[in-house]
Amino acid sequence: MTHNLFPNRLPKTIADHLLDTGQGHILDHFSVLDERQKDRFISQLRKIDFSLLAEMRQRILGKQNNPHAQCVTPQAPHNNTFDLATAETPACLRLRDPTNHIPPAEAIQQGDAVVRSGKVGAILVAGGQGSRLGFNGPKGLFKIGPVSQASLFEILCGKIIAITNRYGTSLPLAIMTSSATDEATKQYFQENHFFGLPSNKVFFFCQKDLPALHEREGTLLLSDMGQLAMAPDGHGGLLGSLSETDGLDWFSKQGVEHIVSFQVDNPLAIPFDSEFLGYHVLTESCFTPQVIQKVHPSDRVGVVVESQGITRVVEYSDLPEDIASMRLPNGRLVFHAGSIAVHAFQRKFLERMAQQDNTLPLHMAHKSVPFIDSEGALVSPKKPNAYKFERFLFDLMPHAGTVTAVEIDAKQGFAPLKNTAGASSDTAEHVRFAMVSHAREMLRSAGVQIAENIDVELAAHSIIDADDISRFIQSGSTIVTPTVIGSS
Ligand code: UD2
Repeated sequence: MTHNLFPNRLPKTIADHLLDTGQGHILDHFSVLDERQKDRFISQLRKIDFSLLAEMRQRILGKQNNPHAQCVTPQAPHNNTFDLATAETPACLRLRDPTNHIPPAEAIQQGDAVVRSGKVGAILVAGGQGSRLGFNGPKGLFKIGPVSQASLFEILCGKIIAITNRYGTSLPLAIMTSSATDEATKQYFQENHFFGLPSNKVFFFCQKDLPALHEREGTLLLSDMGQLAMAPDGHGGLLGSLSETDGLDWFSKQGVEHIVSFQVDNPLAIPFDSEFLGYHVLTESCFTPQVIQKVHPSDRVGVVVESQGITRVVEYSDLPEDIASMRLPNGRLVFHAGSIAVHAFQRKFLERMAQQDNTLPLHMAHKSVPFIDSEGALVSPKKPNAYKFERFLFDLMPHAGTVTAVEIDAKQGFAPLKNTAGASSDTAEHVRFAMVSHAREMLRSAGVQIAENIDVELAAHSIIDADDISRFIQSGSTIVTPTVIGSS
């Protein structure tokens, strides 16, 4: 198809850029768009970062010459010095472990103090599209409470309410959305009165999108005649978007010195555990990841590894199977520190990183991306036909002066909701089972009996740990019907 080189109102500079860089095909259908569609398309085209686009395209072309090329930008700091052959799992502190070089009681005292003084803030990472879950809408709206049917957002906000009530403090929360989840998420919070959080302590910011590119040509794709096929830029987009929206200043103005990030899909998360925060502060760690014992080589968690003095996360999809399966003489996996994406950061570390350009490398994912062909027909490929590009938050780790990994018990803090019903792991059924098991365990340790096969749940907004349980149910009681302990 021939192009009208200066279609109606399309700025010449953009048209020139597209034509010069071999992307002119996306204007194939421009002339048939109505005025509103043209406006929307032009505004999308204006946002293209052409130098980043060139880098992304180069990566695709480079990959064809070397199909085994690393999935991350080669010039990313420290990548060249990283070698899995010499890597090992760094020493981790473990929650409740008296052999830690810092006694747990000291860490708890420090963690309590830092929360009480209002120096802790949080970022809830909620921009993913949750495509594996097959849920129509932001994942945070998914009703996961085994008895209460509370949504992920309600449960996770409840954890902040419980902390602020216990410590008589505030804990500002920034929520990262994406173009796919932004509107519905904000509306949901409005409709539900922010689940009891003060609205001025909640800050929404939206991550950006990056274009998906054709798997061989590295060219842009249209998802509609007047729209580029785009995808969220990964949770690593958090850093740029938070700083561009003055979110880091927002935290700073409220006296926040430490920021914990956690993912929307883990209702068991314990991001504000005092002992965890205490280790973060006492070791002066810039980046403190929570890790769990990775048990099976196929567990879908990145692993924290250390090589030549640099600590980083290697994502599960980047860890070759033979290396993931290596075991120590005691039977543990060599790479057993599974990152569950609960991280504590020094705010100043994030500020430093935000000031540097292109800190985080781009990862490529080969995906099926529906597109409009040159005839204007929608094609829905059955096989991957394009690359999406993402940045990962944990790639900040190699830049951190001090990293302190803190191991938690997966049963107490990790039950991710990822997959649609019927999958072998991480479905709503698995998550509810984990939540009920955890609640039963906590209640039993508080001296409460529970009849067999009865679902119990701990209300996130009122119960942080076993200490809270006695306020709602007496030791020696027996629960015989499905119950939410701590609900008002
Ligand atoms: C993530 C981690 C993995 C492990 C696991 C624990 C990555 C790359 N891998 O794997 O190492 O910690 O979680 O559950 O993170 N999200 C956004 N914007 C995006 C993409 C994702 O906000 O552009 C959010 C998404 O809403 C979710 C989280 O990031 O809360 C993780 O995304 P995922 O479910 O795609 O990551 P997964 O399970 O492959």
